[in-house]
Amino acid sequence: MQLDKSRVPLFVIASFLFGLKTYFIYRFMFGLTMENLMQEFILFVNPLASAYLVFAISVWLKPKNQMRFLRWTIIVGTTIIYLNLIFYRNFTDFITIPVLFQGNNAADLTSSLLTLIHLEDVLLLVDIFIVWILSRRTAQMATNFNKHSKIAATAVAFLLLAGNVVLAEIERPMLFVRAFDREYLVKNIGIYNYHIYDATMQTKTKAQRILADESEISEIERYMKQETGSKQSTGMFGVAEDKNVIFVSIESFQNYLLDSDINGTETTPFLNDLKERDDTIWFENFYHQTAQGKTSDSEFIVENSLYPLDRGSVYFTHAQNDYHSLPEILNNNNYETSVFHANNKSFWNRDVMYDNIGYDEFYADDSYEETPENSFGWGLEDKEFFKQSMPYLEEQDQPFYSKFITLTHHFPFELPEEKANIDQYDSGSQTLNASFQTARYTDEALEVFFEELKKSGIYDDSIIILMGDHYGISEFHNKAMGEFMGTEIDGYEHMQLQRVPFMIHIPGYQEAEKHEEVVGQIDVKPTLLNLLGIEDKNDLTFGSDMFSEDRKGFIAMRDGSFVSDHYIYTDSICYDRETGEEIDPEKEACAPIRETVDRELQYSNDIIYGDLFRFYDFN
Ligand code: GP9
Ligand code: MN
Repeated sequence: MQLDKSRVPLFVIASFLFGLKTYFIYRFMFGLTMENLMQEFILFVNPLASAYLVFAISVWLKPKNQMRFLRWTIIVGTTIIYLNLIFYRNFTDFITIPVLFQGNNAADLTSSLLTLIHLEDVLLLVDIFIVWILSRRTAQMATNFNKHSKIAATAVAFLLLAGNVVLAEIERPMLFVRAFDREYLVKNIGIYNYHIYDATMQTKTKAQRILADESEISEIERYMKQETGSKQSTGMFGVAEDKNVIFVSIESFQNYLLDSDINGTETTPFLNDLKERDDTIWFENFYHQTAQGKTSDSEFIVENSLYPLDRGSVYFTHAQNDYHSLPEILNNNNYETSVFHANNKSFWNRDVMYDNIGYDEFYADDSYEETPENSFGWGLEDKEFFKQSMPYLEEQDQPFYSKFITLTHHFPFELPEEKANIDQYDSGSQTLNASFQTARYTDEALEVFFEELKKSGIYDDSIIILMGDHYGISEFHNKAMGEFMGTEIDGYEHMQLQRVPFMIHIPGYQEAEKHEEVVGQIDVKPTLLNLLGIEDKNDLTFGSDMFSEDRKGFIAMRDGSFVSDHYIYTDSICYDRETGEEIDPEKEACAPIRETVDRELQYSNDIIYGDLFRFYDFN
């Protein structure tokens, strides 16, 4: 076959079209924010370079196969980026390998798929269409290089890639070491190289357990004993001794809901009232610290006072590790422990993890009666969930620890119209608009639960802890959220939005106050053990008792952001916590804490990836 040399080969056209498309997706569909011109430049060059790198492989093939290769590569490439886009619209995050294997969590996406697919997405097909048509003209579009030219074409590809990596490293030093933030990675090396990086990480972490040794845990133990502050408070020790503990994890509840109203109707009348009472200790600056594992991360942090992983859900990836978890400690102190959650028991791999960390019972969806009237969205509605849980709760031997996980206020916040007792909000985000109705519903459900507990007599012998598990409204809705809050959502406001309700309700107690300390999910385990008067001297945790004067002084997020008494640090910007103003980078005000945060997150990873607790004697 005679090839026409005068034309531009299709692999070059395909690289250009596909690269350009990728740039547009990054810039306008993911809406990746740019901090400076250099980032903008990298973001533009990277897709072209990466596309060229892959499409240039075709020069090594026979003309006919070249065309086939280009056709299918462009489809595979588009599929990868599109799946990431859908995932991003829901989670403001990129897919990692561990997340892919959290198979049943695809349910989360499928239930809301329609809201995640947008009309303009059809534009993603344009370059595919062009390449498919042109590829039919093999003679004009294929290349027929000699060996030297082939090597040259490939060498150019690698040079481009190397140039990209160097630029990225200049723009963000230690990019690959401090890889907490996937968004930086994608911005700097592109989504395809990011996936290659992620796959390499996966292999590395698998090897870590095999290579881990005992000495690592001694170093971490020393750090914890010196740095993580007091696990013990004096005043509150044993305040709830021998009481039952009812722990309610409230799905997707953020603090912006508290004291809010829609057209004059309160969103959370029950919680608003509860938090002000003399028998409820309310921490108004309590932060969730979850990452990709969402609810399961929140459970993991509370149970272990360790950080979740930077990739995937620990519940999935490390359910077989040795832990020294809350249920185990409580079991040893004569408590019966259980979990109530009306969803499939294997969701988030809960059945396996719960068994490993020592829960006595798990009441999952097969313990509940679902009908078309009482279930919608994610399943059984919260009011029914609490009502139907009561007989099981009454069966528990006292004292018991029972965790309840609600479900109704979950993205995409569906609720049958007749069950809504508040209007929707009115903004460009249907997600935010609807969320007030499910939040109000869950607030009512909590009131129902308190009534039921009183009726059964359990109430007086129990303490009830209420905690929001993680954010419900992702950054994707920042514009609408900004309208609602009456302020633009910058990094500072974004961090403040990560506050979730945390209340300790102690029936009969009369000295409860509102607390302003900066605390988080990592602190729950030591705080709770103290309230119950349980000493666990050898425990290894990253949290401190919330009531202690001698706390660690910061709450770290999984991506390296943090909130301390004076500062809020995120996206490389240091803010004054009181005023929200940016602090001059020259002052390096956040630097010392940032180092400790990085070190602590690394230690936590080491513990989990190396399964280090297997080397430690907790007794
Ligand atoms: C699923 C429920 C919701 O059982 O806990 O999980 P989430 O999507 O919030 O992690
Ligand atoms: Mn959740």
